[in-house]
Amino acid sequence: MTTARTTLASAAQSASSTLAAGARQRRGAFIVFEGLDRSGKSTQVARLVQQLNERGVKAVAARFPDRTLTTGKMIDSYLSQKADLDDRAIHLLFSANRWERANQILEDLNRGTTVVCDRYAFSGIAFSAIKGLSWSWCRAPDIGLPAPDLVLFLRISPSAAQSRGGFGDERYEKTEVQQRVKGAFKRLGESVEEGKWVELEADRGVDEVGQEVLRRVEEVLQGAGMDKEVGKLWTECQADD
Ligand code: Z5A
Ligand code: MG
Repeated sequence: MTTARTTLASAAQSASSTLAAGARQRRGAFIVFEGLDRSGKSTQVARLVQQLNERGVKAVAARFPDRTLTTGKMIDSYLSQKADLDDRAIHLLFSANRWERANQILEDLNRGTTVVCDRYAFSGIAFSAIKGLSWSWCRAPDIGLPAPDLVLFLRISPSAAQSRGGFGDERYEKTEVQQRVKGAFKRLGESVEEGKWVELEADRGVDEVGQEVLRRVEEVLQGAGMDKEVGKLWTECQADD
């Protein structure tokens, strides 16, 4: 544990102070959590941000949908079934919601702050593709967003997730939807660059999942990627349908 603290702290140190003249300052890592409803994303995001800050690694949380933003209020009405919207319109709103935050995320990363994000564009594709929209169409509005350095997919069966309190009244909180989304996430994971999509068994204790999360994130923070610019999402992808 002491070693982990020391190495993480030194990674943070180099992220927040400029290295020798000419060297690029190490940036923060963009970590995204994805997974089904109740898989424990929000729990792990909060835990990771706290643990990183305790270890001297500056970290902040982000979440999508961000219901505090202008687009987020319309999304909230849709999810809580107060408003109906065309499938394409809601897809574009979810993407616009990310674009509303994109500059802030980029600024944080470039300032050396790690951003830990609760859902991202992968949810956007998964939840729209199961409605029959094409993958290439779903992907298009998110092209060029900040690309995550690591996606941690919390794997859980819809039945195990449901046993954590049951579904609420939101639009997608149904076993049949969650099953289909699970299939869409599987396909998405296979399309992401090797090593950047990591599936973690989420049907374990919070601490056990959290330890593996911290280990994976530590690897990213210490890796060579933090010396490079933040990537752009999907720019390397070809339309595949
Ligand atoms: N959506 C979309 O369609 N398009 C998009 O582009 C985006 C999203 C970004 C709202 O998402 C919906 O928006 C979502 C996808 C769609 N619809 N669905 N499904 P959201 O993020 O606001 O809500 P959510 O992720 O679906 O649900 P959630 O309840 O926030 O799940 P969670 O964050 O994964 O779980 P949690 O809050 O951390 O934990 C749930 C409970 O389990 C809680 O009582 C915890 O204390 C407990 N828990 C957590 N971890 C454990 C472990 N390890 N063991 C036991 N119990 C645990
Ligand atoms: Mg959540």
